[in-house]
Amino acid sequence: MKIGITCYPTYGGSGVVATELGLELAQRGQEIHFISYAQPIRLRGQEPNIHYHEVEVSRYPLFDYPPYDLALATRMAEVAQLYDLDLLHVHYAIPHSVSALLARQMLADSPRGRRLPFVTTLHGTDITLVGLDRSYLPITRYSINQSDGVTAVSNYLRDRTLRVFDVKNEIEVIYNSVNCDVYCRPKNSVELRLEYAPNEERLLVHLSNFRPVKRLTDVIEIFDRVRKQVPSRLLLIGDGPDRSVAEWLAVQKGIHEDVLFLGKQDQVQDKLGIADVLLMPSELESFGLAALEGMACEVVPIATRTGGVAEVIEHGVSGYLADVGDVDTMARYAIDLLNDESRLRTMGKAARAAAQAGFCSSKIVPQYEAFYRRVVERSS
Ligand code: GMT
Repeated sequence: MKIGITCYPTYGGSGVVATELGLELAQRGQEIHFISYAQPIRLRGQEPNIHYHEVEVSRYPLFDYPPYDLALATRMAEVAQLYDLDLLHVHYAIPHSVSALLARQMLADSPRGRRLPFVTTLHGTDITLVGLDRSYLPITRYSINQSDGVTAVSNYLRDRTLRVFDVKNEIEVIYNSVNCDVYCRPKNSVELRLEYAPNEERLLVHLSNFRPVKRLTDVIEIFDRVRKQVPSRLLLIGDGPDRSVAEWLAVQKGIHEDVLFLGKQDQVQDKLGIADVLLMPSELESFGLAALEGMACEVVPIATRTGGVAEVIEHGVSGYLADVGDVDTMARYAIDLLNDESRLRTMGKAARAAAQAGFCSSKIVPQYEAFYRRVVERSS
């Protein structure tokens, strides 16, 4: 199949999911065309079966707000025509599904008019935050209803979309996935840990875009409590708006030397795979990709019971769940676990087994392929 994929290329879990999916599909022989304003960060640009088409947005003095969504629609239609795409798959509803809808209409109206179906995958904030903004809600609902196929990354997100948006279209749940061959504990993790834990401290890790929804200051609060009981250090992977407030809090608490800001990383598995525990105290996660990536690396997630997280983490088996804001309980879980090597290893193995059983890309990617085939058949 020839598939056009559009996502936010540089920021957030939806872009990571879209890029990894494209890479996996290409490896399985599909021809993948990424269409976006920048090359997705996890692409190197030399992968077989992968093409990248940049969207140029013209800037005129008249345009206070350059119309990216129109430029994207035009590029989608061009690429679909030139490369004879079978379908478009857009990740994150706003504005991508609206652009895909326009591209479909443009192609139907072209001299050799044909139908170009499109699939929309809902990721989370496109529904839970942005889509609820009154100025976006009607067009988001419309583009979801007009999609030839809609998927959501968890049952929670599907149910919430159906309820809040009153969507008529069916929504199929296809969970996010992780490549279990790439995301695993490195064989030499003991030596690799020495760079960050020279005195054999325990390692906690947090991975996100540091937006308020991630509650980065809760990560610092939890770590502060843990560090008082267990010699440990905290690795913070990512960057974003709440970084300075977290830095300030770590300084206030006198723990900043043990809080290591590693910035954005291309190969997160290298850092995840050396940690003991992953903290994800988010206000809301429709899925929680970071927790899954940690689980595949045998890192035990301690997270909040919110959104779709309980579909990924089984409390007490593959990780721990607590209420949003309950930093004391999350710290207690971490302290007990870090003091018990045998339980830590058992739960780490259980976390990886859960990732392998339910979320390996070798299981999930064929679900997308089957979904694409159904959409194309229905549309022809
Ligand atoms: O919250 C983010 O990190 C970004 C956001 C996105 O769409 O880029 O993430 C959402 O999609 C991820 C991939 O499907 C999910 O794992 C996250 O749970 C979801 N974030 C929220 O729901 C807040």
